[in-house]
Amino acid sequence: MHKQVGIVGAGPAGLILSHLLQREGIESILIEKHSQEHVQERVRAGVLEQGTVELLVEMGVGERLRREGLIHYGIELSFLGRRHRIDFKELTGRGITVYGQNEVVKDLTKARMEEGGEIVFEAEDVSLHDVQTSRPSIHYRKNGGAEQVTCDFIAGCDGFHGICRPSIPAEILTVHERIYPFGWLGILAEAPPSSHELIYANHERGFALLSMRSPKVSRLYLQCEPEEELANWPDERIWEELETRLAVDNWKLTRGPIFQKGVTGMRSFVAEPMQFGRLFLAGDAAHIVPPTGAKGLNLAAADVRVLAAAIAEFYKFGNESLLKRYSEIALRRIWKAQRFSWWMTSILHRFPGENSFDHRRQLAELDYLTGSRAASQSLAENYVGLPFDPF
Ligand code: RFL
Ligand code: PHB
Repeated sequence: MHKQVGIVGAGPAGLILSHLLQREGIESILIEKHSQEHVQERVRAGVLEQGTVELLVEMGVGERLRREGLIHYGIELSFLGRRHRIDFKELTGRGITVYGQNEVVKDLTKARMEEGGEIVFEAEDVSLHDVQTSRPSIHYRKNGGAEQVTCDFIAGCDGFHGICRPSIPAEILTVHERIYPFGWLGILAEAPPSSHELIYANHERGFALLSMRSPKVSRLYLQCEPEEELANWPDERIWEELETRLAVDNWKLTRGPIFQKGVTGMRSFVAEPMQFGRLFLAGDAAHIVPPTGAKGLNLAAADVRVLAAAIAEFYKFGNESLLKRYSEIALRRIWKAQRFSWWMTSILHRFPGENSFDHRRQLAELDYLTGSRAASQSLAENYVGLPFDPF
């Protein structure tokens, strides 16, 4: 089989790319290792930048997002027992939308299938071949049989643990990485959110975050050990710790049955360049941010926005100049999101081994941030999403 573009991974990056290509009349195939149910039930991101929402709406997959997404015009920062609101609307004129990544993936998959797009789920032993030639190919096994797709281009959208990045010779890639000495324990609970907006808390016992998925479902996180055992965290202990870290006067955390628990490690990672021959990496396959800045899914969308335009330019005009600049253009945004995500992480978490100077400096930074319009505005413009660079 031959397809113009072979996309490895049917997560947000791969699915958005296939839609954007379809709109340009370019045919693609998505090769996904997991089942449709697995991909759609994975609990991950919750915050969409306005630019990501606009992209999804323009693509025609924003109908349920518009109806069910919760639009927020600010967040709260909590420290020393007090909360301080950062007013995005007033500072930037923009907001963010809270809508689960799994819902985005469901909407994209459904729309892709309705349009007759091809998605191969449960593909085994996926491998790439001849990526340095003009006829690269993807090999995989499905129901025990060997399959092969030749393509003009391959998009590596297979996440951090995928096979596309490791298909690039190590000497071609420069890797930049920081692993944080803590993780996040995240829960989903059947409990109405106890705050209208997200609360990011710096507490002496560690970071906590209150988020949500709907008017009936809360999403909450606690800073924990990077390899924390969930067995150490019965529901009662989680609620008590959240209550302590998020506490302010006269406020009560609404509890409810916890129906999902997980621990996530925290890492900053960039592999560059994001291209090798006819293979282009996008999303978590090329970079990871710690979730404190809520940027991962948004960056994945921003990458494929550039990649789709570059591939379209190739087919329309036979011109490879945008494809050649893809990595450079994408990395400008990625590095700014890396900086922001690292900085949000650094001001909100307790670091093992930090001394009293480090802690007082961190609190001074939060005091400055919430007291200075210039500093608040810098946070706000990064959180709602920097404008897309022209290309
Ligand atoms: P994904 O979502 O990992 O999708 C990759 C897909 O590739 C498949 N795959 C393969 N397919 C074929 N062959 C192989 N060999 C394959 N190996 C893997 C996988 O099964 C999967 O379907 O990457 P993508 O598309 O780049 O999307 C990136 C986002 O998922 C990620 O950045 C976000 O979830 C990060 N993130 C957040 N991002 C935000 O923008 N806002 C947030 O609020 C936010 N919160 C979060 C987050 C991530 C979290 N975790 C669990 C890491 C909160 C958390 C807790
Ligand atoms: C979430 O709702 O899952 C979420 C929100 C904000 C973050 C990270 C995750 O910074």
